[in-house]
Amino acid sequence: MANPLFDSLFGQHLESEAVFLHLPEDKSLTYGDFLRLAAQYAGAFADMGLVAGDRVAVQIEKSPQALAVYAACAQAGLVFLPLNTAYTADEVTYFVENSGAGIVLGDDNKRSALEPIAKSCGARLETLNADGSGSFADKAAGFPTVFDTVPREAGDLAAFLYTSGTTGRSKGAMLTQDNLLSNAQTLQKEWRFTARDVLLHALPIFHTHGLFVASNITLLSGSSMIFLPKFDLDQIIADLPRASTMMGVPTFYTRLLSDARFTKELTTHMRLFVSGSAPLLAETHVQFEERTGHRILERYGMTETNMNTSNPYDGERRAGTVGFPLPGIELKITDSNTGEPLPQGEIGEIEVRGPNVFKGYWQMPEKTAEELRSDGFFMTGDLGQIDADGYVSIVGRNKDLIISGGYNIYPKEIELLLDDQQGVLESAVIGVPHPDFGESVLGVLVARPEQELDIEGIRQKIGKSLARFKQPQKLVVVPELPRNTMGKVQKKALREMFSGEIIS
Ligand code: MLC
Ligand code: AMP
Repeated sequence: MANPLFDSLFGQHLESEAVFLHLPEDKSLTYGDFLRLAAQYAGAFADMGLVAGDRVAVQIEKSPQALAVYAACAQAGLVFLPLNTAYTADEVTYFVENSGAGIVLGDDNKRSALEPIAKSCGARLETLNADGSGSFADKAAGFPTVFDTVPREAGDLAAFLYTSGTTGRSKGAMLTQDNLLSNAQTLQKEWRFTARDVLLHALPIFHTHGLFVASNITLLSGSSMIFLPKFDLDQIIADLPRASTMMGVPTFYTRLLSDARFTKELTTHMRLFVSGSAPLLAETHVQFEERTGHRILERYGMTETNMNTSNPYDGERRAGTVGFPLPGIELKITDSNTGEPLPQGEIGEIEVRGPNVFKGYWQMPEKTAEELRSDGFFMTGDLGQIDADGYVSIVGRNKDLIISGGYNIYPKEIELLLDDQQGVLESAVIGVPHPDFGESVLGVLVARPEQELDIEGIRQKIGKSLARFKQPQKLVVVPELPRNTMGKVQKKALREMFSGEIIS
Protein backbone atom coordinates (compact mmCIF):
# COMPACT_ATOMS: atom_id res chain seq x y z
CA MET A 1 0.00 0.00 0.00
CA ALA A 2 1.13 3.51 -0.71
CA ASN A 3 0.36 4.85 2.72
CA PRO A 4 -0.79 2.03 5.01
CA LEU A 5 -2.21 4.19 7.81
CA PHE A 6 -4.17 6.53 5.57
CA ASP A 7 -5.33 3.83 3.19
CA SER A 8 -6.55 1.49 5.94
CA LEU A 9 -8.16 3.99 8.27
CA PHE A 10 -9.39 6.71 5.96
CA GLY A 11 -8.86 5.82 2.30
CA GLN A 12 -11.42 3.04 2.33
CA HIS A 13 -14.17 5.57 3.17
CA LEU A 14 -13.42 8.30 0.63
CA GLU A 15 -16.66 7.69 -1.25
CA SER A 16 -18.75 6.66 1.74
CA GLU A 17 -21.80 8.68 2.66
CA ALA A 18 -22.31 6.70 5.87
CA VAL A 19 -22.37 8.73 9.08
CA PHE A 20 -18.98 8.95 10.79
CA LEU A 21 -19.72 11.46 13.56
CA HIS A 22 -22.98 12.12 15.37
CA LEU A 23 -22.69 15.67 16.68
CA PRO A 24 -24.58 17.83 19.20
CA GLU A 25 -27.90 19.40 18.13
CA ASP A 26 -28.80 16.41 15.95
CA LYS A 27 -26.10 17.22 13.43
CA SER A 28 -23.90 14.61 11.81
CA LEU A 29 -20.95 14.33 9.47
CA THR A 30 -20.50 11.62 6.86
CA TYR A 31 -17.23 9.88 6.16
CA GLY A 32 -17.14 11.48 2.71
CA ASP A 33 -17.62 15.04 4.05
CA PHE A 34 -15.05 14.43 6.79
CA LEU A 35 -12.47 13.20 4.28
CA ARG A 36 -13.14 15.99 1.80
CA LEU A 37 -12.40 18.46 4.59
CA ALA A 38 -9.25 16.52 5.52
CA ALA A 39 -8.11 16.63 1.87
CA GLN A 40 -8.47 20.43 1.88
CA TYR A 41 -6.43 20.62 5.10
CA ALA A 42 -3.78 18.36 3.53
CA GLY A 43 -3.72 20.65 0.49
CA ALA A 44 -3.22 23.68 2.73
CA PHE A 45 -0.38 21.97 4.62
CA ALA A 46 1.38 21.05 1.37
CA ASP A 47 0.92 24.58 0.05
CA MET A 48 2.59 25.93 3.21
CA GLY A 49 5.66 23.91 2.27
CA LEU A 50 5.24 21.12 4.81
CA VAL A 51 6.71 17.86 3.55
CA ALA A 52 6.61 14.25 4.69
CA GLY A 53 8.02 13.85 8.19
CA ASP A 54 7.40 17.46 9.27
CA ARG A 55 5.70 17.89 12.63
CA VAL A 56 2.31 19.60 13.04
CA ALA A 57 1.71 20.78 16.63
CA VAL A 58 -1.99 21.09 17.41
CA GLN A 59 -3.55 22.60 20.52
CA ILE A 60 -7.21 22.93 19.66
CA GLU A 61 -10.50 22.02 21.30
CA LYS A 62 -12.09 18.70 20.45
CA SER A 63 -14.11 18.99 17.25
CA PRO A 64 -14.61 17.14 13.95
CA GLN A 65 -12.13 19.61 12.47
CA ALA A 66 -9.50 18.65 15.05
CA LEU A 67 -9.90 15.02 14.04
CA ALA A 68 -9.74 16.01 10.38
CA VAL A 69 -6.29 17.49 11.07
CA TYR A 70 -5.18 14.00 12.15
CA ALA A 71 -6.55 12.56 8.89
CA ALA A 72 -4.89 15.36 6.88
CA CYS A 73 -1.53 14.67 8.52
CA ALA A 74 -1.84 10.97 7.68
CA GLN A 75 -2.70 11.80 4.06
CA ALA A 76 0.09 14.35 3.67
CA GLY A 77 2.66 12.14 5.44
CA LEU A 78 3.06 14.64 8.30
CA VAL A 79 3.68 13.79 11.94
CA PHE A 80 0.63 14.66 14.05
CA LEU A 81 1.50 16.18 17.43
CA PRO A 82 -1.62 16.78 19.52
CA LEU A 83 -1.31 18.78 22.75
CA ASN A 84 -3.54 18.89 25.81
CA THR A 85 -5.66 22.05 25.63
CA ALA A 86 -4.94 22.63 29.33
CA TYR A 87 -1.21 23.14 28.74
CA THR A 88 0.13 26.59 29.56
CA ALA A 89 2.26 28.70 27.23
CA ASP A 90 5.41 27.53 29.05
CA GLU A 91 4.50 23.91 28.48
CA VAL A 92 3.59 24.43 24.81
CA THR A 93 6.84 26.30 24.19
CA TYR A 94 8.81 23.25 25.21
CA PHE A 95 6.86 20.91 22.92
CA VAL A 96 7.11 23.17 19.88
CA GLU A 97 10.79 23.83 20.47
CA ASN A 98 11.68 20.22 21.17
CA SER A 99 9.73 18.76 18.26
CA GLY A 100 10.87 21.40 15.77
CA ALA A 101 7.27 21.63 14.57
CA GLY A 102 6.89 23.58 11.34
CA ILE A 103 3.42 24.79 12.22
CA VAL A 104 1.36 25.38 15.34
CA LEU A 105 -2.41 25.15 15.06
CA GLY A 106 -4.24 26.81 17.93
CA ASP A 107 -7.60 28.31 18.82
CA ASP A 108 -8.08 32.00 18.06
CA ASN A 109 -8.56 32.72 21.75
CA LYS A 110 -5.01 31.48 22.39
CA ARG A 111 -3.49 33.46 19.52
CA SER A 112 -1.79 36.06 21.72
CA ALA A 113 -0.19 33.35 23.87
CA LEU A 114 0.84 31.19 20.91
CA GLU A 115 2.19 33.96 18.66
CA PRO A 116 5.42 34.56 20.59
CA ILE A 117 5.94 30.80 20.97
CA ALA A 118 5.64 30.17 17.24
CA LYS A 119 7.87 33.14 16.51
CA SER A 120 10.62 32.12 18.90
CA CYS A 121 10.57 28.55 17.56
CA GLY A 122 10.50 29.57 13.91
CA ALA A 123 7.13 27.89 13.38
CA ARG A 124 4.14 29.20 11.47
CA LEU A 125 0.99 29.92 13.51
CA GLU A 126 -2.49 29.27 12.14
CA THR A 127 -5.80 29.07 13.96
CA LEU A 128 -8.57 26.52 13.88
CA ASN A 129 -11.50 26.89 16.25
CA ALA A 130 -13.95 24.31 17.57
CA ASP A 131 -16.66 25.78 15.27
CA GLY A 132 -14.46 25.13 12.25
CA SER A 133 -13.50 28.78 11.69
CA GLY A 134 -10.00 30.28 11.84
CA SER A 135 -7.15 31.35 9.59
CA PHE A 136 -6.26 27.75 8.72
CA ALA A 137 -9.87 26.94 7.83
CA ASP A 138 -10.04 30.05 5.60
CA LYS A 139 -6.90 29.03 3.74
CA ALA A 140 -7.95 25.39 3.40
CA ALA A 141 -11.35 26.35 1.97
CA GLY A 142 -9.62 27.32 -1.26
CA PHE A 143 -8.12 23.86 -1.84
CA PRO A 144 -9.60 20.90 -3.70
CA THR A 145 -11.56 18.28 -1.81
CA VAL A 146 -9.28 15.56 -3.11
CA PHE A 147 -5.58 15.22 -2.34
CA ASP A 148 -2.93 12.91 -3.75
CA THR A 149 -1.98 10.78 -0.76
CA VAL A 150 1.72 11.05 0.04
CA PRO A 151 3.38 7.62 -0.02
CA ARG A 152 4.65 6.40 3.34
CA GLU A 153 5.89 3.13 4.69
CA ALA A 154 4.74 1.17 7.72
CA GLY A 155 7.86 2.15 9.67
CA ASP A 156 7.52 5.88 8.99
CA LEU A 157 6.49 8.21 11.78
CA ALA A 158 2.81 9.05 12.09
CA ALA A 159 2.56 10.84 15.45
CA PHE A 160 4.47 12.25 18.40
CA LEU A 161 2.81 12.06 21.77
CA TYR A 162 4.66 13.75 24.58
CA THR A 163 4.91 11.96 27.86
CA SER A 164 6.53 13.45 30.92
CA GLY A 165 9.44 11.74 32.53
CA THR A 166 10.76 11.06 35.97
CA THR A 167 13.45 13.66 35.31
CA GLY A 168 10.80 16.31 34.73
CA ARG A 169 11.41 16.85 31.00
CA SER A 170 8.80 15.59 28.57
CA LYS A 171 9.82 13.11 25.92
CA GLY A 172 8.29 12.85 22.46
CA ALA A 173 7.23 9.25 21.91
CA MET A 174 7.66 8.52 18.20
CA LEU A 175 4.84 6.34 16.92
CA THR A 176 5.02 4.76 13.51
CA GLN A 177 2.19 4.04 11.11
CA ASP A 178 2.45 0.37 11.96
CA ASN A 179 2.42 0.98 15.72
CA LEU A 180 -0.99 2.59 15.33
CA LEU A 181 -2.41 0.40 12.61
CA SER A 182 -1.38 -2.98 14.02
CA ASN A 183 -2.89 -2.10 17.40
CA ALA A 184 -6.14 -0.83 15.90
CA GLN A 185 -6.47 -4.00 13.82
CA THR A 186 -5.90 -6.20 16.86
CA LEU A 187 -8.36 -4.30 19.04
CA GLN A 188 -11.05 -4.18 16.37
CA LYS A 189 -10.91 -7.94 16.15
CA GLU A 190 -10.60 -8.61 19.88
CA TRP A 191 -13.46 -6.28 20.80
CA ARG A 192 -15.61 -7.30 17.79
CA PHE A 193 -16.13 -3.86 16.29
CA THR A 194 -18.27 -3.80 13.13
CA ALA A 195 -19.82 -1.09 10.95
CA ARG A 196 -22.98 -1.36 13.05
CA ASP A 197 -21.30 -0.03 16.21
CA VAL A 198 -21.95 3.42 17.64
CA LEU A 199 -19.25 4.47 20.09
CA LEU A 200 -20.03 7.04 22.77
CA HIS A 201 -16.89 9.19 22.59
CA ALA A 202 -16.40 11.65 25.45
CA LEU A 203 -12.61 11.36 25.85
CA PRO A 204 -10.17 14.04 24.79
CA ILE A 205 -8.49 13.42 21.42
CA PHE A 206 -4.98 14.51 22.35
CA HIS A 207 -4.09 11.23 24.08
CA THR A 208 -3.77 7.59 23.04
CA HIS A 209 -7.11 6.53 24.52
CA GLY A 210 -9.47 8.94 22.77
CA LEU A 211 -7.37 9.46 19.66
CA PHE A 212 -5.95 6.10 18.71
CA VAL A 213 -7.88 3.45 20.63
CA ALA A 214 -11.34 4.95 20.14
CA SER A 215 -11.03 6.77 16.83
CA ASN A 216 -8.81 4.32 14.95
CA ILE A 217 -11.03 1.36 15.79
CA THR A 218 -14.07 3.29 14.62
CA LEU A 219 -12.36 4.24 11.36
CA LEU A 220 -11.11 0.74 10.73
CA SER A 221 -14.54 -0.79 11.21
CA GLY A 222 -16.42 1.95 9.37
CA SER A 223 -18.66 2.49 12.38
CA SER A 224 -19.74 5.82 13.89
CA MET A 225 -19.11 7.82 17.04
CA ILE A 226 -21.32 10.08 19.13
CA PHE A 227 -18.64 12.72 19.32
CA LEU A 228 -19.01 14.79 22.50
CA PRO A 229 -16.78 17.75 23.33
CA LYS A 230 -16.12 16.37 26.83
CA PHE A 231 -17.51 14.16 29.56
CA ASP A 232 -20.79 15.67 30.68
CA LEU A 233 -22.87 13.35 32.85
CA ASP A 234 -26.27 14.63 31.66
CA GLN A 235 -25.21 14.39 28.03
CA ILE A 236 -23.85 10.87 28.47
CA ILE A 237 -27.08 9.73 30.08
CA ALA A 238 -29.05 11.34 27.26
CA ASP A 239 -26.90 9.73 24.56
CA LEU A 240 -26.42 6.24 26.00
CA PRO A 241 -29.61 4.85 24.43
CA ARG A 242 -28.22 5.66 20.95
CA ALA A 243 -24.85 3.96 21.55
CA SER A 244 -23.61 0.38 21.44
CA THR A 245 -20.16 0.83 23.00
CA MET A 246 -18.34 3.26 25.27
CA MET A 247 -14.72 3.80 26.24
CA GLY A 248 -13.66 5.71 29.31
CA VAL A 249 -11.31 6.26 32.18
CA PRO A 250 -12.47 4.91 35.59
CA THR A 251 -13.74 8.38 36.58
CA PHE A 252 -16.37 8.08 33.80
CA TYR A 253 -17.71 4.91 35.38
CA THR A 254 -17.65 6.09 38.99
CA ARG A 255 -19.48 9.26 37.93
CA LEU A 256 -22.11 7.22 36.10
CA LEU A 257 -22.56 4.95 39.11
CA SER A 258 -23.06 7.96 41.37
CA ASP A 259 -26.15 8.96 39.36
CA ALA A 260 -29.51 7.29 40.02
CA ARG A 261 -30.54 7.82 36.37
CA PHE A 262 -27.84 5.34 35.34
CA THR A 263 -29.91 2.16 35.34
CA LYS A 264 -29.92 -1.28 33.77
CA GLU A 265 -32.64 -0.13 31.33
CA LEU A 266 -30.39 2.66 30.07
CA THR A 267 -27.73 0.15 29.08
CA THR A 268 -29.68 -2.89 27.85
CA HIS A 269 -28.77 -2.33 24.18
CA MET A 270 -25.06 -1.64 24.98
CA ARG A 271 -22.68 -4.42 24.03
CA LEU A 272 -19.40 -3.15 25.49
CA PHE A 273 -17.97 -0.80 28.11
CA VAL A 274 -14.16 -0.47 28.04
CA SER A 275 -12.05 1.07 30.81
CA GLY A 276 -8.39 2.01 30.89
CA SER A 277 -5.67 4.65 31.41
CA ALA A 278 -5.88 4.25 35.20
CA PRO A 279 -6.72 1.44 37.61
CA LEU A 280 -10.38 0.50 37.78
CA LEU A 281 -11.16 -0.49 41.34
CA ALA A 282 -12.44 -4.07 41.58
CA GLU A 283 -15.25 -2.55 43.66
CA THR A 284 -16.30 -0.33 40.72
CA HIS A 285 -16.27 -3.36 38.41
CA VAL A 286 -18.54 -5.27 40.78
CA GLN A 287 -20.92 -2.34 41.39
CA PHE A 288 -21.17 -1.74 37.66
CA GLU A 289 -22.19 -5.33 37.05
CA GLU A 290 -24.69 -5.25 39.89
CA ARG A 291 -26.27 -2.08 38.50
CA THR A 292 -26.25 -2.87 34.77
CA GLY A 293 -25.50 -6.54 34.26
CA HIS A 294 -22.47 -5.53 32.16
CA ARG A 295 -18.93 -6.47 33.09
CA ILE A 296 -16.59 -3.63 32.19
CA LEU A 297 -13.76 -4.79 29.94
CA GLU A 298 -10.52 -3.43 31.41
CA ARG A 299 -7.43 -3.13 29.28
CA TYR A 300 -3.94 -1.75 29.83
CA GLY A 301 -1.85 0.48 27.64
CA MET A 302 0.38 3.48 27.47
CA THR A 303 1.51 6.25 25.17
CA GLU A 304 4.67 4.42 24.11
CA THR A 305 2.97 1.12 23.38
CA ASN A 306 -0.69 1.70 22.60
CA MET A 307 -2.62 -1.22 24.13
CA ASN A 308 -0.75 -4.17 25.62
CA THR A 309 -3.33 -6.34 27.34
CA SER A 310 -7.06 -6.78 27.44
CA ASN A 311 -9.60 -8.78 29.32
CA PRO A 312 -11.35 -11.19 26.97
CA TYR A 313 -14.46 -10.26 25.04
CA ASP A 314 -15.99 -13.72 25.39
CA GLY A 315 -14.24 -15.22 28.39
CA GLU A 316 -14.27 -14.07 32.00
CA ARG A 317 -13.52 -10.37 32.52
CA ARG A 318 -11.77 -10.56 35.83
CA ALA A 319 -12.12 -7.57 38.20
CA GLY A 320 -8.84 -6.05 39.32
CA THR A 321 -6.94 -7.46 36.34
CA VAL A 322 -6.09 -6.10 32.91
CA GLY A 323 -6.50 -9.47 31.19
CA PHE A 324 -4.11 -11.16 28.79
CA PRO A 325 -1.38 -9.89 26.47
CA LEU A 326 -2.99 -9.02 23.12
CA PRO A 327 -2.24 -11.31 20.15
CA GLY A 328 1.22 -10.61 18.73
CA ILE A 329 2.38 -8.86 21.92
CA GLU A 330 4.84 -10.49 24.30
CA LEU A 331 4.69 -9.56 27.97
CA LYS A 332 7.03 -10.64 30.74
CA ILE A 333 7.54 -9.80 34.39
CA THR A 334 11.15 -9.10 35.24
CA ASP A 335 13.39 -8.21 38.13
CA SER A 336 13.81 -4.43 37.79
CA ASN A 337 17.45 -4.58 38.81
CA THR A 338 18.69 -7.48 36.71
CA GLY A 339 16.10 -7.58 33.90
CA GLU A 340 15.79 -11.34 34.43
CA PRO A 341 12.31 -12.88 34.01
CA LEU A 342 10.66 -13.83 37.31
CA PRO A 343 8.78 -17.06 38.03
CA GLN A 344 5.03 -16.99 37.40
CA GLY A 345 3.14 -15.33 40.22
CA GLU A 346 5.93 -13.05 41.38
CA ILE A 347 5.70 -9.27 41.27
CA GLY A 348 8.10 -7.40 39.00
CA GLU A 349 8.35 -4.87 36.21
CA ILE A 350 6.14 -5.36 33.18
CA GLU A 351 8.06 -5.46 29.90
CA VAL A 352 6.40 -5.65 26.50
CA ARG A 353 7.50 -6.29 22.93
CA GLY A 354 5.55 -6.24 19.69
CA PRO A 355 4.53 -4.19 16.65
CA ASN A 356 2.78 -1.80 19.03
CA VAL A 357 5.99 -0.63 20.72
CA PHE A 358 7.16 2.86 19.71
CA LYS A 359 10.36 3.71 17.89
CA GLY A 360 11.98 5.70 20.69
CA TYR A 361 11.96 9.22 22.15
CA TRP A 362 12.55 12.04 19.70
CA GLN A 363 16.17 13.11 19.78
CA MET A 364 16.77 11.43 23.14
CA PRO A 365 18.84 8.31 22.41
CA GLU A 366 19.98 7.96 26.03
CA LYS A 367 16.43 8.10 27.40
CA THR A 368 15.34 5.65 24.72
CA ALA A 369 18.14 3.24 25.66
CA GLU A 370 17.16 3.47 29.35
CA GLU A 371 13.65 2.20 28.65
CA LEU A 372 13.76 0.31 25.36
CA ARG A 373 16.05 -2.71 25.43
CA SER A 374 18.11 -3.60 22.38
CA ASP A 375 16.06 -6.81 22.02
CA GLY A 376 12.89 -4.71 21.58
CA PHE A 377 11.38 -5.10 25.06
CA PHE A 378 10.04 -1.86 26.53
CA MET A 379 10.31 -1.37 30.29
CA THR A 380 6.92 0.04 31.19
CA GLY A 381 7.75 1.18 34.72
CA ASP A 382 4.57 -0.59 35.86
CA LEU A 383 4.75 -3.35 38.44
CA GLY A 384 2.69 -6.41 37.66
CA GLN A 385 1.95 -10.02 38.34
CA ILE A 386 0.54 -12.85 36.25
CA ASP A 387 -1.85 -15.27 37.95
CA ALA A 388 -2.08 -19.02 37.35
CA ASP A 389 -4.68 -18.47 34.61
CA GLY A 390 -2.52 -15.93 32.78
CA TYR A 391 -4.40 -12.78 33.83
CA VAL A 392 -2.09 -9.79 34.29
CA SER A 393 -2.61 -7.43 37.23
CA ILE A 394 -0.98 -4.08 37.75
CA VAL A 395 -0.01 -3.87 41.40
CA GLY A 396 2.01 -0.67 41.50
CA ARG A 397 4.48 1.55 39.72
CA ASN A 398 8.22 1.51 39.52
CA LYS A 399 8.05 5.11 38.29
CA ASP A 400 7.16 8.19 40.26
CA LEU A 401 3.84 8.98 38.62
CA ILE A 402 0.42 10.21 39.69
CA ILE A 403 -2.63 9.40 37.54
CA SER A 404 -5.46 11.84 38.14
CA GLY A 405 -8.68 11.27 36.20
CA GLY A 406 -6.64 9.44 33.56
CA TYR A 407 -4.08 12.23 33.14
CA ASN A 408 -0.47 11.42 33.98
CA ILE A 409 1.30 13.83 36.28
CA TYR A 410 5.01 13.48 36.95
CA PRO A 411 5.93 14.76 40.45
CA LYS A 412 9.43 15.76 39.37
CA GLU A 413 8.10 18.42 37.01
CA ILE A 414 6.18 20.05 39.89
CA GLU A 415 8.98 19.61 42.43
CA LEU A 416 11.42 21.42 40.17
CA LEU A 417 9.08 24.41 40.09
CA LEU A 418 8.32 24.31 43.82
CA ASP A 419 12.02 24.13 44.71
CA ASP A 420 12.54 27.40 42.83
CA GLN A 421 9.99 29.33 44.89
CA GLN A 422 10.88 31.97 47.44
CA GLY A 423 11.74 30.46 50.84
CA VAL A 424 11.44 26.82 49.73
CA LEU A 425 14.31 24.58 50.78
CA GLU A 426 12.93 21.44 49.16
CA SER A 427 9.71 19.76 48.17
CA ALA A 428 8.11 16.41 47.45
CA VAL A 429 4.97 15.83 45.43
CA ILE A 430 2.81 12.77 46.04
CA GLY A 431 -0.53 11.34 44.96
CA VAL A 432 -3.26 11.01 47.57
CA PRO A 433 -6.63 9.29 47.20
CA HIS A 434 -9.34 11.30 45.47
CA PRO A 435 -12.93 10.06 45.27
CA ASP A 436 -13.50 11.32 41.70
CA PHE A 437 -10.07 11.36 40.05
CA GLY A 438 -8.63 8.29 41.81
CA GLU A 439 -5.55 10.22 42.84
CA SER A 440 -4.84 13.91 43.25
CA VAL A 441 -1.73 15.98 43.79
CA LEU A 442 -0.38 16.99 47.21
CA GLY A 443 2.73 19.15 47.50
CA VAL A 444 4.86 18.83 50.64
CA LEU A 445 7.18 21.77 51.31
CA VAL A 446 10.10 22.38 53.64
CA ALA A 447 10.93 26.03 54.34
CA ARG A 448 14.43 27.44 54.46
CA PRO A 449 15.55 28.19 58.06
CA GLU A 450 13.81 31.23 59.54
CA GLN A 451 11.55 31.63 56.48
CA GLU A 452 7.76 31.82 56.38
CA LEU A 453 6.26 30.38 53.21
CA ASP A 454 3.68 32.40 51.28
CA ILE A 455 1.57 29.42 50.16
CA GLU A 456 -0.91 31.47 48.14
CA GLY A 457 1.93 33.29 46.39
CA ILE A 458 3.62 29.98 45.56
CA ARG A 459 0.38 28.58 44.25
CA GLN A 460 -0.11 31.55 41.94
CA LYS A 461 3.47 31.48 40.68
CA ILE A 462 3.50 27.79 39.73
CA GLY A 463 0.02 28.17 38.28
CA LYS A 464 1.50 30.29 35.49
CA SER A 465 3.66 27.40 34.27
CA LEU A 466 1.63 24.30 35.04
CA ALA A 467 -1.59 23.05 33.48
CA ARG A 468 -4.41 23.30 36.02
CA PHE A 469 -4.83 19.52 36.37
CA LYS A 470 -1.15 19.20 37.44
CA GLN A 471 -1.32 21.89 40.11
CA PRO A 472 -1.26 20.59 43.70
CA GLN A 473 -4.75 20.58 45.18
CA LYS A 474 -3.09 21.25 48.49
CA LEU A 475 0.31 22.43 49.73
CA VAL A 476 1.45 21.47 53.23
CA VAL A 477 4.57 22.48 55.12
CA VAL A 478 6.63 19.99 57.17
CA PRO A 479 9.85 20.52 59.15
CA GLU A 480 11.72 17.93 57.07
CA LEU A 481 11.20 15.20 54.47
CA PRO A 482 11.57 11.55 55.48
CA ARG A 483 14.74 10.08 53.92
CA ASN A 484 16.34 6.67 53.80
CA THR A 485 19.95 5.99 54.75
CA MET A 486 21.03 6.88 51.19
CA GLY A 487 19.42 10.30 51.60
CA LYS A 488 16.61 9.54 49.14
CA VAL A 489 13.19 11.02 49.94
CA GLN A 490 10.83 8.26 51.02
CA LYS A 491 7.66 8.95 49.12
CA LYS A 492 6.04 5.81 50.50
CA ALA A 493 6.43 7.16 54.02
CA LEU A 494 5.02 10.51 52.91
CA ARG A 495 2.04 8.81 51.27
CA GLU A 496 1.38 6.96 54.54
CA MET A 497 1.73 10.20 56.50
CA PHE A 498 -0.86 11.90 54.32
CA SER A 499 -3.07 8.92 53.51
CA GLY A 500 -5.93 10.49 55.44
CA GLU A 501 -5.56 13.67 53.43
CA ILE A 502 -8.42 12.93 51.04
CA ILE A 503 -8.87 15.97 48.88
CA SER A 504 -12.21 16.39 47.18
C1 MLC B 1 -10.06 18.30 34.88
N1 MLC B 1 -9.53 18.78 36.03
C2 MLC B 1 -8.74 17.86 36.56
C3 MLC B 1 -8.79 16.76 35.68
N2 MLC B 1 -9.61 17.07 34.64
N3 MLC B 1 -8.00 17.86 37.68
C4 MLC B 1 -7.30 16.77 37.95
N4 MLC B 1 -7.30 15.67 37.14
C5 MLC B 1 -8.04 15.64 36.00
N5 MLC B 1 -8.04 14.58 35.21
C6 MLC B 1 -9.79 20.08 36.69
C7 MLC B 1 -9.79 21.26 35.77
O1 MLC B 1 -8.53 21.81 35.66
C8 MLC B 1 -10.74 22.18 36.49
O2 MLC B 1 -10.09 22.76 37.59
C9 MLC B 1 -11.78 21.24 37.06
O3 MLC B 1 -11.11 19.98 37.19
C10 MLC B 1 -12.99 21.09 36.18
O4 MLC B 1 -12.57 20.92 34.81
P1 MLC B 1 -13.44 20.13 33.77
O5 MLC B 1 -12.80 20.19 32.44
O6 MLC B 1 -14.87 20.56 33.87
O7 MLC B 1 -13.31 18.67 34.32
P2 MLC B 1 -14.05 17.43 33.86
O8 MLC B 1 -14.73 17.63 32.56
O9 MLC B 1 -14.88 16.94 34.98
O10 MLC B 1 -12.83 16.41 33.56
C11 MLC B 1 -12.56 15.30 34.30
C12 MLC B 1 -12.36 14.15 33.34
C13 MLC B 1 -11.24 14.53 32.33
C14 MLC B 1 -11.98 12.93 34.15
C15 MLC B 1 -13.64 13.85 32.57
O11 MLC B 1 -10.06 14.83 33.05
C16 MLC B 1 -10.97 13.49 31.31
O12 MLC B 1 -11.64 13.40 30.29
N6 MLC B 1 -9.97 12.63 31.55
C17 MLC B 1 -9.54 11.62 30.57
C18 MLC B 1 -8.07 11.68 30.39
C19 MLC B 1 -7.60 10.72 29.28
O13 MLC B 1 -8.13 10.67 28.19
N7 MLC B 1 -6.57 9.95 29.58
C20 MLC B 1 -6.04 8.99 28.62
C21 MLC B 1 -4.54 9.13 28.55
S1 MLC B 1 -3.91 7.90 27.42
P3 MLC B 1 -10.53 24.15 38.26
O14 MLC B 1 -9.75 24.23 39.50
O15 MLC B 1 -10.16 25.18 37.23
O16 MLC B 1 -12.01 24.09 38.48
C22 MLC B 1 -3.30 6.69 28.45
C23 MLC B 1 -2.94 5.38 27.82
C24 MLC B 1 -4.06 4.42 28.08
O17 MLC B 1 -3.26 6.85 29.61
O18 MLC B 1 -3.84 3.34 28.59
O19 MLC B 1 -5.19 4.80 27.74
P1 AMP C 1 0.26 7.33 29.59
O1 AMP C 1 1.71 7.60 29.74
O2 AMP C 1 -0.61 8.52 29.73
O3 AMP C 1 0.05 6.62 28.35
O4 AMP C 1 -0.16 6.37 30.78
C1 AMP C 1 0.23 5.05 30.82
C2 AMP C 1 0.14 4.52 32.22
O5 AMP C 1 -1.23 4.46 32.63
C3 AMP C 1 0.61 3.08 32.31
O6 AMP C 1 2.01 2.98 32.37
C4 AMP C 1 -0.08 2.61 33.58
O7 AMP C 1 0.64 3.03 34.71
C5 AMP C 1 -1.40 3.37 33.51
N1 AMP C 1 -2.51 2.53 33.05
C6 AMP C 1 -3.06 2.42 31.82
N2 AMP C 1 -4.08 1.54 31.81
C7 AMP C 1 -4.17 1.07 33.09
C8 AMP C 1 -5.03 0.14 33.75
N3 AMP C 1 -6.02 -0.48 33.12
N4 AMP C 1 -4.82 -0.09 35.06
C9 AMP C 1 -3.84 0.54 35.73
N5 AMP C 1 -3.01 1.44 35.18
C10 AMP C 1 -3.18 1.70 33.87
